[in-house]
Amino acid sequence: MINFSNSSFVKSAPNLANAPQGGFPEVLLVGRSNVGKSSLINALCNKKALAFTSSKPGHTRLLNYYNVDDKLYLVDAPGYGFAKGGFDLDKLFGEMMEDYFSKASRIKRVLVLLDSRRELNEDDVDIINFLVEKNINYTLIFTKVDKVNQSEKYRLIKSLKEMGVDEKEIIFTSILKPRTLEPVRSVLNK
Ligand SMILES: Nc1nc2c(ncn2[C@@H]2O[C@H](COP(=O)(O)OP(=O)(O)OP(=O)(O)O)[C@@H](O)[C@H]2O)c(=O)[nH]1
Ligand SMILES: [Mg+2]
Repeated sequence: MINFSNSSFVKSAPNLANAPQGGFPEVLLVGRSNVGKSSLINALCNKKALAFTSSKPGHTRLLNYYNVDDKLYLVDAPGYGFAKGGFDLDKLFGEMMEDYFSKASRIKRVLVLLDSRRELNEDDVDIINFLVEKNINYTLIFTKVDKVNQSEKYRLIKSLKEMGVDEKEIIFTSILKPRTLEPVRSVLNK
């Protein structure tokens, strides 16, 4: 079992090629800017400011590697839909695909974060289709579920099922509701 509290920042890297050497399996977090990627890492690891969060979008500019209990790296990716940082999302996904299908792939799973309050945008849809088509292990994590009701959750599940997403791969989370983080921890433990 992973001890999530035993976590630390390792490094920021401009691309996957500059990942920490000799490392652990990687789980990459992607999602639009401000969706709550950095907040989720903090919440999972029981830390207030392991990953830097901000109410202003576009905060995370590089791939940030967090060592979780010497068992895996959580990788906080820059938010998409916010080009100001100049981060090339297509390049990241190109690299990711190369790495994923290489023999010694370090990327074991991609967590796609989606805001429970918003409709999926084109980037969200592109990324989900990409992962489904390429058969890459993924989990869809709706964030900020404290802001929506049950019928909105059903509507979101329905629209994803129509895209070929397996309902088992969908988790609703809120950093304000610690219980909702347990299913994410289980995925990471596996
Ligand atoms: N109510 C609520 N707010 C949340 C939740 N998760 C994150 N937030 C808020 O959403 C804002 C953005 O969170 P970040 O974690 O910085 O988002 P990010 O995806 O890392 O953003 P970028 O680094 O810009 O890509 C912050 O103000 C958080 O406090 C949640 O579960 N519920
Ligand atoms: Mg961030």
